[in-house]
Amino acid sequence: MKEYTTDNIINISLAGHASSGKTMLAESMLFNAKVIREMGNTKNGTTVSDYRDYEIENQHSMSLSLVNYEWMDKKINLLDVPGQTEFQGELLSALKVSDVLALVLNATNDIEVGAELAWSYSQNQFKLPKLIILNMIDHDQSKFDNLLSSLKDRFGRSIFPLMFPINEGENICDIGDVLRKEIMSFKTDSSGSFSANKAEGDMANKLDSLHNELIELIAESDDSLLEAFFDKGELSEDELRGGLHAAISGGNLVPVFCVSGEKNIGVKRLMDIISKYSPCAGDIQKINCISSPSKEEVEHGSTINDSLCSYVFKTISEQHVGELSFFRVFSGEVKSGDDVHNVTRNQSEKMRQVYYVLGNQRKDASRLIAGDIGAALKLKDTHTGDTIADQSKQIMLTPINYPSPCMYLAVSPASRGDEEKLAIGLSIMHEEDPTFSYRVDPELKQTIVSGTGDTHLSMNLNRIKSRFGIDISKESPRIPYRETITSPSNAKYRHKKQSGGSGQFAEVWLKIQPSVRGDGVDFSQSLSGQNVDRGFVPSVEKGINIACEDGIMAGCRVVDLKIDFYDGKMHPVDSNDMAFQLAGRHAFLDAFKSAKPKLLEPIYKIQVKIPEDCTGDIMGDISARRGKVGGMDTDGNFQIINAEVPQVHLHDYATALKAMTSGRGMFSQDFSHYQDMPVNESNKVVSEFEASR
Ligand SMILES: Nc1nc2c(ncn2[C@@H]2O[C@H](COP(=O)(O)OP(=O)(O)OP(=O)(O)O)[C@@H](O)[C@H]2O)c(=O)[nH]1
Ligand SMILES: [Mg+2]
Repeated sequence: MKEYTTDNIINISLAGHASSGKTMLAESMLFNAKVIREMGNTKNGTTVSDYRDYEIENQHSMSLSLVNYEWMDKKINLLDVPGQTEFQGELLSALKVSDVLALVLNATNDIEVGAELAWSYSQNQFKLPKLIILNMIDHDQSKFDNLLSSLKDRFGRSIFPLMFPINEGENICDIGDVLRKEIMSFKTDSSGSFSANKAEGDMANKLDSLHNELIELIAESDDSLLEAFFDKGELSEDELRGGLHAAISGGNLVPVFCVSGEKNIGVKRLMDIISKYSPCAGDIQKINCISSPSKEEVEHGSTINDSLCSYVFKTISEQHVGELSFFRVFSGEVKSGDDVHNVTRNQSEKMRQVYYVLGNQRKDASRLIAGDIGAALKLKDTHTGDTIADQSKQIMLTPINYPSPCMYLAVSPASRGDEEKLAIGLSIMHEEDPTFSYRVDPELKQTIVSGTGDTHLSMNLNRIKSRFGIDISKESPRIPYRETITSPSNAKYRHKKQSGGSGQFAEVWLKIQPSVRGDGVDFSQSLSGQNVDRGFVPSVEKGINIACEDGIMAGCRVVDLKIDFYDGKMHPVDSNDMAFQLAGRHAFLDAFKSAKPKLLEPIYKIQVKIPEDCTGDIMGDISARRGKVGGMDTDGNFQIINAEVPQVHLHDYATALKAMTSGRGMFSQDFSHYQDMPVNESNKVVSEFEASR
């Protein structure tokens, strides 16, 4: 591939809801650009970007893929992003290194949650310009006009069609071209070819009026264009070029296109317009960085002549090959063989070989320059989110803030001896995908993996299974219930042992009382007189602490009470640390049992975003989970429900929500507080604990 200057490189995220046709659109673009000789299909697993076995099996993208093509003297790096909301970590990674979001929507549906998500991240977090592509206009249910008006209602008047289908549906071949005021007639043989003709009658009027509206929209940010338009009564495509580019880059215009990715209709004209007018890498004037280690915000130049600053947005670990780090060069250049610096980890690195990437293929590149995206193999200690820069410049790009997990599973190797393989596997998967995490929980005594949904977790665990040839057992994580008391109580306990050897003696008198939620265990002593040597106070406290850690009713941590050790007895010879620990522990157990103990359960705040038609089902389900709805809001076509739900009923919520909304909903969860458990529920937990002993 020839080398392109920064001005001629465009990095695009193809993102949107699942099954909107992003992968097929990428495939038709690669076909049109002659990168591939035949178009593959996601149905039979033959596309360039869905190459991983788990993607082929699921017929969905599950990890972002990088492909590239050349069109009209531009190099386009396409990031094909999975649309299932569980994979939103991949979306964030892609947006971080893109110049523009191409939001793909299925024209047979309304705006779906995956499209909302991509829009809001690109708008709020990354401030990216956008293009919108309405796909599947060959489908008999395609409703371009309805979806266009939903988009205008939702995102405002900057949404404007540059193309519209004329004979929408199965026989689609004609598309209106608003820029040229022509009708494009596409061949139906998937070749992507088309001829352009002048429009007549009503269609000519429609094109004229849309064209004029478009010019006014573009000229809002360019007075000279508006004047030229009023002088001549029209503007040629070339005259519009600068204005179009500026309007899209500034967000004043979000052009809407229509295509059938699968039938390769409309795609070539879309590619032309992208190459001619899309925001590109050269538009970035300055990069916002943080200087290391002072953490001050600094600006850095973005040209090839500035020093190297690049960002690793993805890591893929390939068996027998090693780790492949994907990065975007934001400034400067990196050549194969360069010694560089990982600023995030303050480590030197060597870029042995840099590559261009096309799905699962790599091509040697002698260098990658500012604006380009590529990959390097086997970096020593570089991870997703790291900045690689010139040694002399200690600058970092802000790492991505990935979403919190919403699904947890406890995992263990099915066979003894596989613990280490599982641990290595978990760490590799986390390295590849920062939204997949794991921790060994000492309280629950389980290894807990977390992620953004059941498909996400299963995909990562299945990959560990096949890579290491191990079986993994999965179960629901234990719930960290808490035990506490509801009334004051006291106890006196004498520990005495005199059989054989030296004796043991200690007597502890204590009072306990409930305290405020969140206070933990507050131990104090109010001893008076000389009944007990003060040196035994820590022994009593230790005995009580052990009892609190182990739990009394159901093996759960004891919280929110005050303990006062106020008196006791000792023996001049037989009293010692251990005797007072045991006496303290037993006195506490006795006092606790008579203080009307109860269980507390963790409550999570959840926020659920769903299409309106699912509201009834979701509300019913939240009550069935003992949840309490705290408020509802409308956001476009979506309902936002805020609720509090016990953690025990959230374990499968991601899966249930997916089933109830056919994948059109999403939710987030955050720990809120501990709350009294209903007696019947707490009795269940206590009996399960007793049965397990
Ligand atoms: N009729 C029609 N079907 C299409 C078109 N594009 C894609 N499809 C079909 O829609 C399904 C989903 O297409 P994909 O390209 O895998 O969708 P995606 O957006 O990449 O989906 P995710 O990877 O899950 O985000 C496949 O069965 C395609 O054959 C199109 O233009 N017209
Ligand atoms: Mg896909």
